[in-house]
Amino acid sequence: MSANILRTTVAEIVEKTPVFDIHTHLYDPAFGDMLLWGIDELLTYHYLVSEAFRWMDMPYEKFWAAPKQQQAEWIWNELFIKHSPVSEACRGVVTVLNKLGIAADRRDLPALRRWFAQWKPADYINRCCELANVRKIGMTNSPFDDAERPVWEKGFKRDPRFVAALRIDPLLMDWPNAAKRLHGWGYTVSADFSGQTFAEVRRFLGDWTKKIDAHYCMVSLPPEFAFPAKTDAAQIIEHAIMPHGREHNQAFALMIGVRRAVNPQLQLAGDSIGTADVTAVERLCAAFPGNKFLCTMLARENQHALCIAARKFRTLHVFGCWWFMNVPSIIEEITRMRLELIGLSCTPQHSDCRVLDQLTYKWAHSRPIIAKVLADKYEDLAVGGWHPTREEIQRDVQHLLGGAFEEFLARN
Ligand code: FIX
Ligand code: ZN
Repeated sequence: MSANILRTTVAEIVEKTPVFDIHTHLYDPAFGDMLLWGIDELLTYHYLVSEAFRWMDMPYEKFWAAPKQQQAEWIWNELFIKHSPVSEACRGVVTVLNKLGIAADRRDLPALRRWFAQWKPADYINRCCELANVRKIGMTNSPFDDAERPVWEKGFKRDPRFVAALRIDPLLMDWPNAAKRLHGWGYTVSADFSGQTFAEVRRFLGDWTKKIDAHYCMVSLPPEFAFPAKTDAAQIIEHAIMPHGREHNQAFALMIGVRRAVNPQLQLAGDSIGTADVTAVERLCAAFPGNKFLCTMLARENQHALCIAARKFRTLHVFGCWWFMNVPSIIEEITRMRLELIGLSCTPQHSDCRVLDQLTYKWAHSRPIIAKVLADKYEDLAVGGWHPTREEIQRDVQHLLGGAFEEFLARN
């Protein structure tokens, strides 16, 4: 294969390989309105809210009190009409429209709304999955979410494309209140961890794992996360989540580095970042060799050490370019570094979509970067006389787009 043919082959295979998007905030269609889609949701994505407020001088309260269509219109005017939409999140909206075959540069928001209004949700889900070439969508499912819990409790016929992940942030980050809620749901827990508390937390995790068929258990954590430590979080991890994980062969996903509500007036858009301590992850892996861990970190400064931790522990699977890392320049840098340090034993990207339509842009933007980095690596190998076959490239790409993750989850 010549260098040019190699590049086009890799690009084509990366385009055509269906992806398992391992972490999103999308919902099975049975959740109805909780599965967000359409132009107003795209424009009010929290990434765009924080960008729009850099230009808008209206009081935050006025923005939040307005109906969603009005909010979308303000954001559209600031980020698409008064300025060119060059940021990654703005470009995302343009890519979505382009993928859907809409002439975005007519700059006509009412016409866009009319176009979206023609769709039935079920058809639109199929269209987005097809355009993004996504085979499975990892959800984020919290028993502590009052809108979500009753849907699970009532039961529904699952859409096999949407797989569940058990999200437990309140359990680790706000134990006193979580304990009250567990108590209310019939689990005999005490805020001071006395009596049957850990066994009952395990029963709670086991019940929900079964109820939602959770592929993994997950939490997002602040940069201060430490292990071992005399914190509620560290104790619950040690005495409940780890034994639960071993019992169910369930991986524990740690998303580390978020500082919540740095500017609370921005609501969901007000979270920020901090450099975390990767030794906490290494110590967890060392203390619990019978458990599996998935990990992504928010700070660019942590990415290298996290890769080194993965070299030390085969029970650690690194994934995604999360949130503020999900911009082309940084995706390329991180993906290149990961391939150089841990080869194909990682999942370079997840979308973190909150709006269904975003699947199309997030994967359209990431796929060429993954292809470019992979082709560069094959080219380096060719210098040494090693030429991958088409089948080998297909195998490698399948690993990167969800296969390695599935193998990791299935491992005992
Ligand atoms: O904690 C998370 O799962 C984060 O991804 C979200 O909280 C965040 O708001 C987000 O949407 C990032 O992409
Ligand atoms: Zn997320």
